[in-house]
Amino acid sequence: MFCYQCQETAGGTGCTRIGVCGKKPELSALLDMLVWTTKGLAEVAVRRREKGLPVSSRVAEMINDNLFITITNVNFDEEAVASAIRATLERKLSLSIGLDGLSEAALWQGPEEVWKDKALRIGVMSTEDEDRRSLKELVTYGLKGLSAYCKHAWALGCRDEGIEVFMQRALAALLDETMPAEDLTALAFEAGKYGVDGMALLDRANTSRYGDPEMTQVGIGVRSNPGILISGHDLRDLEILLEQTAGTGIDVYTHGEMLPAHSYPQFKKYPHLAGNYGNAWWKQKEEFRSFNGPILMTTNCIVPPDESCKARLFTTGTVGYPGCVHIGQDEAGSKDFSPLVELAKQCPPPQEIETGSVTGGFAHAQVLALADKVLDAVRSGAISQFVVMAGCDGRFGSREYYADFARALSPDTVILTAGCAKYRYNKLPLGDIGGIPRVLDAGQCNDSYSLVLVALALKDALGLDDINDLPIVYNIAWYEQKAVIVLLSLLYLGVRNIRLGPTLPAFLSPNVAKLLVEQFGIGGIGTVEEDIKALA
Ligand code: FSO
Ligand code: SF4
Repeated sequence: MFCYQCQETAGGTGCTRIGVCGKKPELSALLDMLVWTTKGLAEVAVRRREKGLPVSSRVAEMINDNLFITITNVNFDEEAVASAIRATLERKLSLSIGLDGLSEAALWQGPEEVWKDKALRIGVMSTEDEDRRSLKELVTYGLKGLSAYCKHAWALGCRDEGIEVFMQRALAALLDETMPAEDLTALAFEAGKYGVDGMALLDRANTSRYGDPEMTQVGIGVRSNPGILISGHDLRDLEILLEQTAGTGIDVYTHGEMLPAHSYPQFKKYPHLAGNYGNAWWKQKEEFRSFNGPILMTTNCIVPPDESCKARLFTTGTVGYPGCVHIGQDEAGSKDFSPLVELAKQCPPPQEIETGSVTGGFAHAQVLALADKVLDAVRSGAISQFVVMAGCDGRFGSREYYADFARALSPDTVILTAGCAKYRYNKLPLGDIGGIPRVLDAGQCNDSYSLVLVALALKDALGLDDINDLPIVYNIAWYEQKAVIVLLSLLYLGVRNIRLGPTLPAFLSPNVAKLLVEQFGIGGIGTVEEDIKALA
């Protein structure tokens, strides 16, 4: 196996024996096959469109789901991945009738026994030139991240055909081994444009159904009822779960990236949405143990569970784990979470691990509602600087840097955050500036879009020409592929001088890294003291 798509890749270079995430070589081979056959299906879709033949939305959904399945910590179930490969092979076979000149990936139809062998020849390392390989993977990972945002928006009935067509065109282009590095670079930045569109689409989907997030204190303690814990990013799953648990005596708690749900007005109407339990994804093993009740994983990040927790762990959507019950979706898009409800009734209530609250809800509408206050504070010098610390959290001890960095920032600075990176500092007593909290949490990683809208509004209000002239600096933490599309989106929007840590991606070849440094000012992190000084 070879995989270097996430920040925790072995030795900072690539997982070759087993994934640090727990991915085994057999699963890795299947995931490689799924990416390759999906590129083949994308090529078939592109060629059909060129010929004026129809491409159904079901094809776009299959391509999108397949990419999502291959994101870090989404699906560990070999049978689920094999079934996605089978369906993709069938689909491209039926759709390719009458098309000629297709590539091997579009035409290939081998039996299951040869998949793992084939995977050895079509994986990441099959592109020999390291710069082209690096750029190809940069685009592939960006598209994976984008697929996640599309999936959540689609679940709420919001679609953007432009994104789907681009995704297919880009995937098909990645099969072209003669594509020069310059064109691959251009494709990466074009992916950034569609990343912005994807985040905007999801923002519209979430806010049109659940209202604009507003400043909200979210309890982090527990109540005395049994509970169901819901993790991941899919707000529609949360809504269905809340509807199905209403009046049952079961409380629902959010975990990880589901925390921002509490700030949407529509979710406040559920009295049994009891609070947020725990922290970022990587602490889930111990936190799921003490939660005592059933847990629903709607997206990444899933960590291979203890045997004792497996019977309480349920997956849905693109997520899968062998031995855990998967809740599917019916034709109408609904799901039956009654197995979780029945199990919860037999479970003791969660054990309290924290008390107090955290504050969230600072997506664009809430920050812009406070615009006068914020601008006054900037003009008077009460706020000297905003520091964007969005992104992901992770297991490595080196990420304590972000807590130390938050603590060491001058008290006249405000942290703008989104994503699970916030768990490193959202419980620190950082105080406020004239009533404006020093940590403004916009929401999930996709809500980084809100941070951009806030930056653009500040630029206009302060009469500046360039977003980079604002008193905003970027010190972003990454882990998996959604962070890649967020990064490409920020670059597309013209944001420069982003610090990216705790380490730069292993998939950036020295030349591609050099390009990012020279053209966009991207840099790694140093010590807290050095970086505070450099960013001041
Ligand atoms: Fe975190 Fe996981 Fe949201 Fe990611 S929970 S790491 S970037 O899936 O998506 O921030
Ligand atoms: Fe390794 Fe990350 Fe790939 Fe898992 S997703 S195999 S940890 S590089």
